[in-house]
Amino acid sequence: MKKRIFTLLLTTATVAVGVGAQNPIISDQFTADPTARVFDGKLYLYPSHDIPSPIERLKEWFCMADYHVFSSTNLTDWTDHGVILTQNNVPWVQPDSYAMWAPDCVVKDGTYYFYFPSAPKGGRGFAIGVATADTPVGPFTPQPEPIKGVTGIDPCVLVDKDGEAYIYWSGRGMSMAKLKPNMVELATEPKQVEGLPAGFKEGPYVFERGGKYYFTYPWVQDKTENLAYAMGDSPRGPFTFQGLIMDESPVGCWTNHHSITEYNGQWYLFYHHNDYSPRFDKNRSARVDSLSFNADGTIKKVKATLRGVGITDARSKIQLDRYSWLAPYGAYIDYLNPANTFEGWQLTFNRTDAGARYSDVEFGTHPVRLLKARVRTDKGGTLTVRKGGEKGDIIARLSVKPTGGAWVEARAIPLLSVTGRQELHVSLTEGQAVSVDWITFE
Ligand code: FUB
Repeated sequence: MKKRIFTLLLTTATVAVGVGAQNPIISDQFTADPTARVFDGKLYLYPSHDIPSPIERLKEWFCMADYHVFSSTNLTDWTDHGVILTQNNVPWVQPDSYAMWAPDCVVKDGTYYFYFPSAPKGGRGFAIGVATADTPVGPFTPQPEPIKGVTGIDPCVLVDKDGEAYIYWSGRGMSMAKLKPNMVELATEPKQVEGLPAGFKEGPYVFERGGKYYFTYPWVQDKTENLAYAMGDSPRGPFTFQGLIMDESPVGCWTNHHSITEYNGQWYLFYHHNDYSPRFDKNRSARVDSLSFNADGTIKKVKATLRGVGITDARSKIQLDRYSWLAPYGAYIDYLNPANTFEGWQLTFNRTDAGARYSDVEFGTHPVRLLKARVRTDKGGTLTVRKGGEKGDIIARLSVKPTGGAWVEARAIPLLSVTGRQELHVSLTEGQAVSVDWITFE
């Protein structure tokens, strides 16, 4: 009975998070290793949950005590369904190990199987366990023991079109095995995935598209992890190396870890970066960008963006610092409050004609009548907001008097009747430096 009450407490909180359609997609906590899965028309995100370590031993390392699950139907608004599993409610996990690393979740015959690595009690290294549920958000009941025969991290499970399931994981190379129909035991001996170029690899993610099987993974080809892939005709391989999905990040985060999912006819790459933790890359945040294929099935390289993929409502706070394009001079972003990065960013224009573009803003069918912006400026300046690029029609001119360094809400009446989906272009057209927290329309 006690255990039952505990499980319910773990699963009742659902909170709206990450409203805004930009990267990172979850804006109130760290979320790494994002596995995205589509169940019954809804997209679910199963990340690891990085935290600043409460114990000395892990101050400079990964530290994860539990898992949350998030969902979205539009990739703009995300709901946090709360904690679905903790290191304290899995019988085989060492409770103070803080090693609930990258998970996966799949459905088979109406049961949801959540696969997760962790540190076993009294053991060494990592084992991989399974927790089951009747819904994608739990409550999840952990199996009493981890999967026998599997030592490692980063599980990924593929349920193939014929109902057979395969598990892939990393640790001493990349391994795979077939799962028994019960999904919690191996049906075959683990075997190494061969034919991939040398260099450190982890985080395998395998999916099928058009009869081709994609074995994708983070790979240290040079200094930090890029995302690479190989293709084959069977979930058992062999896989032939094809190239990169995403280059290593030029700054910041040593790891990358991803999943690739089709949702409503579009493919997406979910991955992570240390957006909210610039000085410590073990506190990461999930991102998403669109992914597409060439005619021969190979993957077009994805460029990491801040803009992300969702549609932004013109009547919400439009965070220009998550731009789709930024002038290479005279404009830069910065944290609003470096002491609490979760407060987000500001965009500063400090040279006349420096601009930024922000795509996919939905104005709807009723024209807006007011532009508002949270801004600050020492000496004053004018921002010009256009639709459709730097030569596009002017929506509004926002003149801001010196604010003495304080944030103020400035207003302007639109000169145009704007409806529908628009790309905005905002630039400093007169005056001195102006910083923008957000703009919105009413
Ligand atoms: O999140 C901990 C580890 O970092 C994962 O298991 C790896 O894939 C890397 O992202």
